[in-house]
Amino acid sequence: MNMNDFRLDGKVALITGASYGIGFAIAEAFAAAGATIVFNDVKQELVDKGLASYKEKGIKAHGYVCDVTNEEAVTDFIAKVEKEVGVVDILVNNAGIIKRIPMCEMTAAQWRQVIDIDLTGPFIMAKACIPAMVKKGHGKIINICSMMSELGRETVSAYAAAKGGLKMLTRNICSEYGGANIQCNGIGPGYIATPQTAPLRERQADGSRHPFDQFIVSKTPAGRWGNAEDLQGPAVFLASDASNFVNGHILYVDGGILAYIGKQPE
Ligand code: NAP
Ligand code: GCO
Repeated sequence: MNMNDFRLDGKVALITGASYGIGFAIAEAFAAAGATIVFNDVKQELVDKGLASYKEKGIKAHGYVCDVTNEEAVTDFIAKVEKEVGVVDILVNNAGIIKRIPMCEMTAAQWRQVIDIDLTGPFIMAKACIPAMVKKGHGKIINICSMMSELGRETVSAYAAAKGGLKMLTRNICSEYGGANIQCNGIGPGYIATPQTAPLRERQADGSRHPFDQFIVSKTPAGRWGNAEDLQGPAVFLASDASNFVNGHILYVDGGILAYIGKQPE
């Protein structure tokens, strides 16, 4: 066992939607492991914000404006990256949104938007990156799945369907391209304190904690929300040579939520 297998030196890592949040934390860890960081966001001001944040951390990242749902834009984006930075060795499909709306109140347009970004986007990004990975003889794809790849809950029907589909897309890329030495795995974060979950942690008018906040803490054996930093080690592992025989796997980083039926009555 060579500990250098956990290093990412000489690798180009593309993390989608990584101006902040989970994507940013993963990119930070990849940079510390030696990778060159490429990221995208849908708005220039967010890319600029991200570049400034990376610079503050001493990371010279390459930022691009690109909507992961736009196949033509993604094709141009990847061609630019390959020309300006290099072939993408590691793709992290992180960009994602959620809409918390009771299913029968959700419009088909709202449903389609979530599916488009959270499931079709990773398909488009992977499709754009795989040919060069095959040519190079290796590649790593990490899809950011969710507890909702396994569980449902009220108001997140589109998100759960997308993340469940992303689990199966992960397994299918493994099946179709494992022979080309491409490892495609997923990370299933538990409940992580980021802007996406801020509404679930808002203090109530009386200063008490949000009921959902209390619920998640009681449902998590670790007794806390996760931080984006909790995902860094697992992400580096799945991006590195240390995981070359791990394929089609969803690694849940959830503080034990999925294993736990919930606190028994006193
Ligand atoms: P976040 O804070 O909302 O960040 C999401 C990022 O994706 C933002 O930078 C966003 O940019 C970008 N994005 C959205 N739509 C995009 C598009 N069409 N093209 C390119 N970029 C786009 O979310 P997060 O909490 O860091 O979550 C990141 C990923 O982890 C998501 O896939 C999420 O589903 C997943 N996840 C999160 C949790 C959690 O508890 N936080 C748990 C499990 C899984 P804009 O700001 O411009 O929208
Ligand atoms: C929600 C949350 C979750 C988390 C995450 C859990 O509303 O239930 O946003 O969906 O984002 O996906 O793994």
